[in-house]
Amino acid sequence: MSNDTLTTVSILVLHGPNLNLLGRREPDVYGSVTLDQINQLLVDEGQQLGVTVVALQSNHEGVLVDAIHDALLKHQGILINPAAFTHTSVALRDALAAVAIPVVEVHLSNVYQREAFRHHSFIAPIAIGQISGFGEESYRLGLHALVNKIRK
Ligand code: CA2
Repeated sequence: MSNDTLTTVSILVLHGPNLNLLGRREPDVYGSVTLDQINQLLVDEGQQLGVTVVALQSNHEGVLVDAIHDALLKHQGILINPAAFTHTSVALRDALAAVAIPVVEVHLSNVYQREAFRHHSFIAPIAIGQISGFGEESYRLGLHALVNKIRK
């Protein structure tokens, strides 16, 4: 293993339920960009920043909880769009709090311009911060904020 491998920051990007449909359904709400395109954007941006980006999408809460547990000792930051689990999941919040890896929460849409049930996040209180409403740019901004925080 080279010294580079030992020191490169690695970021885990987690996408929650239904985000696999991006670009194929409801483009008026979520835009026309696909999840693959967002992941490629983040890998490219990661290269510019000198970090590794590993992405996972799941429609299953337990799969995301397992991925958060597995992040220990592998990833130094988690960028997460928990999607609907934002508003429901104590399990995701507890997992993120337990591993104590820096987290940034992102949303494509401005959740505060939408239904009241989207205004509450179980994740936000244990995250460094939340970025909402900038489409795929939310992810790019979130990656920058997370990497800057880790490097401080
Ligand atoms: O704006 C966001 O990024 C959300 O996390 C998206 C979630 C929603 O439940 C949150 O309140 C805000 C929904 C993701 C569903 O993604 C779809 C993509 C294309 C078509 C249908 C759903």
